[in-house]
Amino acid sequence: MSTSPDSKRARTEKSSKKVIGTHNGTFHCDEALAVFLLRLTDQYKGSSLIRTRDSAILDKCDVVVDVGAVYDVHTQRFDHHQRGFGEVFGHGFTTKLSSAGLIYKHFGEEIIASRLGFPPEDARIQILYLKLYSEFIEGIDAIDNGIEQYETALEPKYKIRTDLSSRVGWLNPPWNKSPESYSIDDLFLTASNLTGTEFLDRLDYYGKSWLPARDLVATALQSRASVHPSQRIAIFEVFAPWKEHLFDLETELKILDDSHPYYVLYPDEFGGTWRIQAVPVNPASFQSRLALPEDWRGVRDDDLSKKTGVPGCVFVHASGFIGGNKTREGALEMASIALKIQRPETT
Ligand SMILES: *[C@@H]1O[C@H](CO)[C@@H](O)[C@H](O)[C@H]1NC(C)=O
Ligand SMILES: *[C@@H]1O[C@H](CO)[C@@H](O)[C@H](O)[C@H]1NC(C)=O
Ligand SMILES: CC(=O)N[C@H]1CO[C@H](CO)[C@@H](O)[C@@H]1O
Repeated sequence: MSTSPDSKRARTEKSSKKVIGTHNGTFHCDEALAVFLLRLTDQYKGSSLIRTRDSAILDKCDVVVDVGAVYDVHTQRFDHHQRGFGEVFGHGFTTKLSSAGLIYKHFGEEIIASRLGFPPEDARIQILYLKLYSEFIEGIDAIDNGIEQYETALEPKYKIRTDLSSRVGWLNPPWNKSPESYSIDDLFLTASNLTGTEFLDRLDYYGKSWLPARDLVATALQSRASVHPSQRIAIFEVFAPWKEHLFDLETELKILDDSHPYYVLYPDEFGGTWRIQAVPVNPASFQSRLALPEDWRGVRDDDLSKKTGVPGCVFVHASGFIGGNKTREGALEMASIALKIQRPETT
C-alpha cells in the first residue's frame, strides 16, 4: 500500500468529505430541494450524494433525507414517511413537513444569513425565515404530503401544472423509455439545481427588494402623525410595493382602526406626478377604508381642480380608490380635503 504524501492527502480529503443519502428511483421536489439546501450549509458544503434504498449504505451516510423512516436531528436523519411523524414548522404553521420543510426548519436561518451576509443576530433573518416558509416551502411540504389546498372540494376552472413540484415531476424519465437510457442520478441533480435556483432567486428577492420596501412602509407609518394630525395619511417618499407590508406592519405595530391610515401618497413609478391611493379594507380587496369623495370620481384635470379647490389635479378613478396631483403638496392637499369632507371629526 502506498504511503506517499499524495495518497495520504487524498485519503484525508475523502474522509472529511460528508455524504448525503437519499432514496433512488423516482424523485420529488422535496428531497431535490432538501439536498440543495444541505449543500448550502457549512456542515454539508461540497458533500457527495448517494441515492439508494440499501439501509447498510444509508447507515454510513452523514445525513439522510426522505428515506430511512427516522426523524432524529441528533443523528441527522430527516425522513417524514414513518407512521407517527407529525412535525410542523411552528410559528403558527400547521402543515406537515416534507424533507424540504425539515431541512429548512433546521438549517434555514443559517442559509438565509450566509446568502445575504447578515450577522447571525440580525432581526431580518427571522422575518425572511418565516416569509420564505409561507411563500415557498410550505406549498412543497403540502403537495408532497398530499394535503388539499382548499377546505372544500372545489373543482378548479383550469389547471396549473407549472408549479415547482410539477416541474420536478416532469424531469423524471417517462415510464415507457428504458431506464438504462437515462442516468436518473443526473436528472436528479438537474431537479435539485432547478429547485435550488428558484429558492435562491426568491430568497434574494425577499431579502433585497421586499424587505427594503417593508422598511420604507414602516418609516411612513411611524411618521404619519407629522404628515397630518389625524394620522390618516402616510407618505412614501419613493414608490415601492406597499400594500402587503402595510397590513403586516399595522398588526405588528398595533395600529388600530382608530388611527390606521385611509390614504397613502407616493410618487408615480415613472416620476413626475404624485398618487393618492385609498387603503383597501384588506390586501386583496377593491373596497377602500375611505374612498375619495364620490363627487370627485371619474373627473379629470381642471374640472377636478374646480371641484376639489386644489389646483393641478390630474384625475380620480371612477371607483375612488386612486387619484393624482402633479405635486406632493397637491396630493397631500387632496387627501386632507377628502378627510375634511368625509370624516370632519378627524380633522
Ligand atoms: C434502488 O436501490 C436499491 C438498492 O441499491 C436497488 O435494489 C433498487 O433496484 C433501486 N431501485 C431503483 C428504482 O433504481
Ligand atoms: C445550476 O446549474 C448550472 C449549470 O451547471 C450552474 O451554472 C448553476 O450555477 C447551477 N445553479 C445553482 C443554483 O447551483
Ligand atoms: C395644492 C397643490 O399644491 N396642488 C398642486 C397640484 O399640481 C400642480 C402642478 O404641479 C400645482 O401647480 C399645484 O399647486
